[in-house]
Amino acid sequence: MTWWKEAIVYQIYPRSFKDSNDDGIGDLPGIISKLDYIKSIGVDVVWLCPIYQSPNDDNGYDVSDYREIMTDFGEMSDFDKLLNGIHDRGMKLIMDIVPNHTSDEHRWFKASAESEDNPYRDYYIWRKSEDGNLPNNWPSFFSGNAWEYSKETDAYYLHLFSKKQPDLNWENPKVREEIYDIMHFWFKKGIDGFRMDVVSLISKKPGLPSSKSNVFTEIISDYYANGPKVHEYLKEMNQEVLRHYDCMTVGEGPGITLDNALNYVGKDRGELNMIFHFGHMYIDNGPGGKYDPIPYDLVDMKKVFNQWDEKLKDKGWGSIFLGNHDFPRIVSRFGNDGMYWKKSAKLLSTLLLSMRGTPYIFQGDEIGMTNVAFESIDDYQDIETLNSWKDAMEKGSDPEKFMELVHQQSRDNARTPFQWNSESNAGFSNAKPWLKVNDNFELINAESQEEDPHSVLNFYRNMISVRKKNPTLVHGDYKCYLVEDPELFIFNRWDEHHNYWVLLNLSDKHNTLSFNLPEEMTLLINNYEEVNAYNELRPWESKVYKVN
Ligand code: TEU
Ligand code: CA
Repeated sequence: MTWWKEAIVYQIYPRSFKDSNDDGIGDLPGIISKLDYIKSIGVDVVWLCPIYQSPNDDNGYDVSDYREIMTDFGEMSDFDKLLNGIHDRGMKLIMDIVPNHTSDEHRWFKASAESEDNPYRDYYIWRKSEDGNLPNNWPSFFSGNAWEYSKETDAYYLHLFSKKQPDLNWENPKVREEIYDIMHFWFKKGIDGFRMDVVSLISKKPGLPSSKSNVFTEIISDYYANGPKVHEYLKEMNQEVLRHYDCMTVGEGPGITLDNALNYVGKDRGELNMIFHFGHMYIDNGPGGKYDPIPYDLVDMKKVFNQWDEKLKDKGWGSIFLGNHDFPRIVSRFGNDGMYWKKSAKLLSTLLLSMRGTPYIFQGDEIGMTNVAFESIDDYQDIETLNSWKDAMEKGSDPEKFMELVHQQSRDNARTPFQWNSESNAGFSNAKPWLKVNDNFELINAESQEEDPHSVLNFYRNMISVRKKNPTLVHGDYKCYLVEDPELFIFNRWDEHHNYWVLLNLSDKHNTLSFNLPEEMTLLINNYEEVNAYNELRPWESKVYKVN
């Protein structure tokens, strides 16, 4: 079944969504208390970021027990209630599985580190040092190198992320069986699918040779991702697990490009339904990565969307997202979160919900939450941010300048507590939240937007209903016009029965469309209240027309 094509997904970062017991940490009962709100947005599927037992070095992406609920988040009975609550409301739940690595506190890793001859040794990737050198020159995603020394056996283990996230050895069939068993465990509880964390990295370059490049994105694609066995493993996972359930799967895919995407999501491949690629997410990264940013260019962005649509049409299916828990807030990154905050948040909602592919809305984007700028590095919690800071300071970077980069790029931008109302801590918790609330919560919060028919929140609801009532916006063909225009994003969606035009002005300027559209068109949704001529586009204006 392909219900996941029509679905709209809402991503929850549980730590930051809603705290129910006043310890300052979001939790499962908190999510349960907001299910009516989630349903009211009009979404179909909830994607929960990891909720398994974890020491939280990377907020749950370091799992120490895949069959237990994180103590901070509640108990298994809370999970069962949550799942029922989601199903009772006609929605579905997908979980976030972390198959590439575990926590170093997982019992497999503890055993693995103990001795060379224990049965868990080969669950992870161990190498001896030669001449006191590291096994190779691979860098970690979170600064520093990707090897950690372990004195028990005088050897190094590989960790592409933090040193508390050792990489599993997928070459070992026992490891694969363990992961498949865990997936069965959750499917038997009744969940509806998985988002698979960095699943493109489960097969590394054979022999783990040192990299010849210094550019991190090149290292990912040449050494870490798309290894020779990744498709064998995914096909096996499909045979052993996925094909037994009516489920949805989306693989997170660093290193997945236009050239290899169909190997993962091609209709006849028997692997995954969808992947997340990062074509548009790394668009403002310079050669030194995210802390070496270059100005983002709408023309490049449109080309990414166009090429991916072209690649996947008829052969696969895309996922449409503009942000998540790892990236800055979409209205701060692709919109104008100052003078045109409301207009640009609505425009981005229109973009997200009128493309071909399954749209993913990240919590808080539906109320236009923005980036945050904490004064002190001590207010940041994210391991990626903190390690990058440490690294930059050791290399002698100017703290003030680097702080500006942190403000722009930190993953914590997306992780500040959800802004529910204008009361203390934005209604997220009665205790001091684990991460500071954004100061703008009195201005931007769900409660005030609930009552306002012109709010960002109500615009998302309207735009979702436009998509639902006009399935051509889901399945229809797509063509972008004025590809080289640096401010306008104009596209046509059609099938044999219906025809739509989506007109977006991603700039602070007035623009006039330079070509004619059909005379008889009905305006379905507009982020300005006063109607104008179709070819006039005010700053950050977005309009969807249906040809009569
Ligand atoms: O992210 C993988 C990934 O590619 C990110 O590290 C991304 O490049 C980075 O965050 C950009 O700054 C996944 C999860 O989404 C992330 O939260 C985890 O930290 C990571 O895997 C490790 O599990
Ligand atoms: Ca709590």
